[in-house]
Amino acid sequence: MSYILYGDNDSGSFTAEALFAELGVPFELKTINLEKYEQTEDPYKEINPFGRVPTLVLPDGTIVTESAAILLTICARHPEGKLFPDQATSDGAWALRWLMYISNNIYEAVGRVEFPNRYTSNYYERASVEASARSEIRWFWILFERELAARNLPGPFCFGETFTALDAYVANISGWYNPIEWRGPNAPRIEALRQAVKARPKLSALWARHFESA
Ligand SMILES: N[C@@H](CCC(=O)N[C@@H](CS)C(=O)NCC(=O)O)C(=O)O
Repeated sequence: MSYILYGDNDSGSFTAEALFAELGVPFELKTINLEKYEQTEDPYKEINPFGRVPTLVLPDGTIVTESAAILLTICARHPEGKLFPDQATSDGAWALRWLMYISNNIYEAVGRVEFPNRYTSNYYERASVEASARSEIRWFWILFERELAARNLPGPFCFGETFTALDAYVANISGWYNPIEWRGPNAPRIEALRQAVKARPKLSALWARHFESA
């Protein structure tokens, strides 16, 4: 049995798919159609009771949810790919910090944009819940952009010319609710990172399927 990944296009499953593509590790992709709310249906909720994608099932049947945990699991199980810096090093601590920052804050806020009804029982407050989440997402990215600028590495990736799983994660999530018109002037390093991830030979077709197909 190989890995099974539950996901959908234009979702957080891009990162895991990208890591498997970079590593050349086979996996079975099972689509959970978010537009049809398949994530809320019983067969899938037996696997992930939280009702979100992505979910990774390891070859021994162990279930891993939460995109940051999935990313770290794949990297740890395939150390030959060197896709995440050794967590005992300063680079590893930095990567872990910003991985969790994006997961805990930005991905969380994306959920508030998409499902404001989960955060208020008052119909008339939904628009303000969504608006504040959108503005938080941008502010959170600006803080990350500032961090990249302060490190002043040559780029295009977080660790200069070395691609890591964190780059796939940043590229995955930074496109949501931040059109290029905003990213270009406000987050140029993040935008350059996105373009470099998109241009990677093993990722360009995957990128097109996730983010450029209707
Ligand atoms: N904390 C989760 C969040 C996952 C998440 O919100 N995924 C979205 C797709 S990108 C989803 O499943 N949305 C459907 C829903 O919330 O019902 C993670 O990091 O994996």
